Amino acid sequence: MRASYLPSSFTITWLLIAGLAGCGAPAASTTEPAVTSATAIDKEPATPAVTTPAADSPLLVQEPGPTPAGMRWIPGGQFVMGSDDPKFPDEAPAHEVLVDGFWIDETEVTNAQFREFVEATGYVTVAEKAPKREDFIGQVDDVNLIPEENLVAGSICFNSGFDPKTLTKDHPLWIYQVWQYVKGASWQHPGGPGTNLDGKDQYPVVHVSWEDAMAYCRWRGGRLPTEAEWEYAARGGRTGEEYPWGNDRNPEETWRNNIWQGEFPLENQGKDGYQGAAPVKSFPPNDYGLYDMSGNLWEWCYDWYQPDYYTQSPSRNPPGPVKSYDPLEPHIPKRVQRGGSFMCSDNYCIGYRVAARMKGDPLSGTFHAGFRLVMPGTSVTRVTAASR
Ligand SMILES: [Ca+2]
Ligand SMILES: [Ca+2]
Repeated sequence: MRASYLPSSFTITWLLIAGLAGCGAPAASTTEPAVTSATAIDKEPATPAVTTPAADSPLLVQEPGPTPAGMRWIPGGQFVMGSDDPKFPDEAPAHEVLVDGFWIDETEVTNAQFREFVEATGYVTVAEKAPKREDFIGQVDDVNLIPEENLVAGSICFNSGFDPKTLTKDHPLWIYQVWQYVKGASWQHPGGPGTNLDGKDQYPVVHVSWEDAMAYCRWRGGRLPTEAEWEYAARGGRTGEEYPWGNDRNPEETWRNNIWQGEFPLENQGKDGYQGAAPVKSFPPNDYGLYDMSGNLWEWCYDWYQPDYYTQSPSRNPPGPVKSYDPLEPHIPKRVQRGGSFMCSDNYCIGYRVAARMKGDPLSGTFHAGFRLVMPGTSVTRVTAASR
């Protein structure tokens, strides 16, 4: 499917219908696609605004206060976002964007950081709560197709027991054949019951939904990066390059990111030293001092996903579209994810390219997606209050 590449995505919806032991790819929707404005949007909690200054106001470049611990100041500037590579139509067109300065976490949020949040607030993640049948109204033709026994707390993991003989990669959603919904999987039990975080304080937190990530960000006084902020930061001041460090994926035979070597999903060679997630700061940072902007975990962004957003996005601080639309699953709202993960390989998603876009159901966490936080430079007072 590379020729007409649109990334698949991550949602628990189809996995719940198909059962807990993996599934076949769902049939493509035959319903006329509609721009999705689903229930999840209506009940979205208030989020910190993405500021859109007057077009003629000066760009925020100078750091307006002390650098918060564990973050980097990204001075405002202009960059070329997206690509014109015909293999990746949702990255087109490459276009100039202005971004005001912001602070961003050096690393993906770690288990230790997320634990601090949970201990301070008592927060319970989406994966730790049993999904309700009504959560899926509008996403599937008949919510009664979801077996009652599947409506239990859990999250999406790799299904290493998939049958390679039955993989049918000619379907755009074939990837659902190698995911599975695991009862009891959560950020504290990333592989399901019996697994824990012993020795994993510096690993990035996983199985966090978009809503969980935003709750954490609000607690720290920030928000998720917009897709523009994320890509601007990931490029590290470089122009038109494929990866945060240049155009050579593994210069001098060294791996600069944690991805998948070998044919996905059959052979995970681990040549970069990791078959799963790596502790943060295991690979070199980019020129802005940011780690794992390519690979390790997918990272949630603030924006709703629409494949053609770049054809109409504003040129300064684009906040993302007001509604979601994923043509592959038009009735499931999707938020953007960026950067690729340890599951990304040359023969599948190539999501570790700096312009690559992915999307996920905001209520679905997975074993290979996390996030990092942004504090807009225009909200210095909040930053001061959150510094500790
Ligand atoms: Ca790896
Ligand atoms: Ca990452």
